[in-house]
Amino acid sequence: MFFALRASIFTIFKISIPYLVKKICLLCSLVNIYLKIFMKNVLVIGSTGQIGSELTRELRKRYGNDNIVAGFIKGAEPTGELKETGPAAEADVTNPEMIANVVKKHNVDTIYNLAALLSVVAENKPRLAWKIGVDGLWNILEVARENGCAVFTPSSIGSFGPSTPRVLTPQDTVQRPGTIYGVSKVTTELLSDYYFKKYGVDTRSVRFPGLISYVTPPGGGTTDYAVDIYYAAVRGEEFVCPIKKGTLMDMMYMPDGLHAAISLMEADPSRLKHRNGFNIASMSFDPEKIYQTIKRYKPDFKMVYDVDPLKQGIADSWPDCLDDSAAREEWDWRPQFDLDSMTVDMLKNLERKLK
Ligand code: AKB
Repeated sequence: MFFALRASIFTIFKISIPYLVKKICLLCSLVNIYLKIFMKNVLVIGSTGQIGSELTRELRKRYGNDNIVAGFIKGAEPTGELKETGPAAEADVTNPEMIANVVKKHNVDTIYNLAALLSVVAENKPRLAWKIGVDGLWNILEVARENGCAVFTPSSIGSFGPSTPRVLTPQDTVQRPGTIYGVSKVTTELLSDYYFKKYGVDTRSVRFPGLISYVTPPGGGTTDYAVDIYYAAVRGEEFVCPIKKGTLMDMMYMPDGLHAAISLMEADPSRLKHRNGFNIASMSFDPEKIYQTIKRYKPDFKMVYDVDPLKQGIADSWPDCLDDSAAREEWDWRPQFDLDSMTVDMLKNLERKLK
């Protein structure tokens, strides 16, 4: 019956098996060409850092392992899953030839530039902060201009200063930060806008709040206390908080941060009135509020204060909470996590990790 049916199909449509095989092969190679042209080839610079390690994994899930190059510097090479699941290449932002070679070799069309020092470290090494954050970005933008790449470079709530409106900080407002971190973040926003306007380089960025994650710990930020507190709670240790009670800062759970970066890069450019430095927000709290939230799940948890003057000075110069309506309007930004749902997820995952 089957053979009779197959025979009649082949006779009616006058096709033979070799003809069919040839057509299928042609279709496969067209699909292959399509994937090569339209699939993203991404370079993540700083892939082993706090954001990079998780962003690389997320991008690989989305666009395929082979299409995402984990860029690293000597001494911070990828290990484990990051190393095993896809290509990696040394990509030092202070070396433009090296970046250009990686971009050409892997046919890169999008660069996530995550190379930067966090606020507290930057304050201790201002020259290095500028060299990586600003000179490094300049090198990347030049490579992007020559090779037609889109570039994502995170900015931060640190790009605002004491003269910025503190509550519901508008998208477009005063940016006169007093830290080298802030000065370099404002410069990266402006330089990225400049490359877009002058050369048409597709630059985009968000102003990240303090990012909270159980995967890779941050190093040297003002908002790090909001990650460290969870580690102390799960280890059953007393937490010594370096930030004063009542100090409000915007924070965000890492999955929302990753989603923000990827969806901004995928957004329809015709809808974007802004480009670099979108305010994004999901929660704002002070040390007491996060402590009380954790205490609901860990009733014996204790916190004391020993305020660090450098961190406190930086925190006092940053806004309490940002207005993210431009991001909501221009690329449909919506966070998924609030303080409570983040706390449940952080505690669950850290308990598993630290067991
Ligand atoms: C820092 O604290 O330096 C960063 C940031 C908010 O930009 N987490």
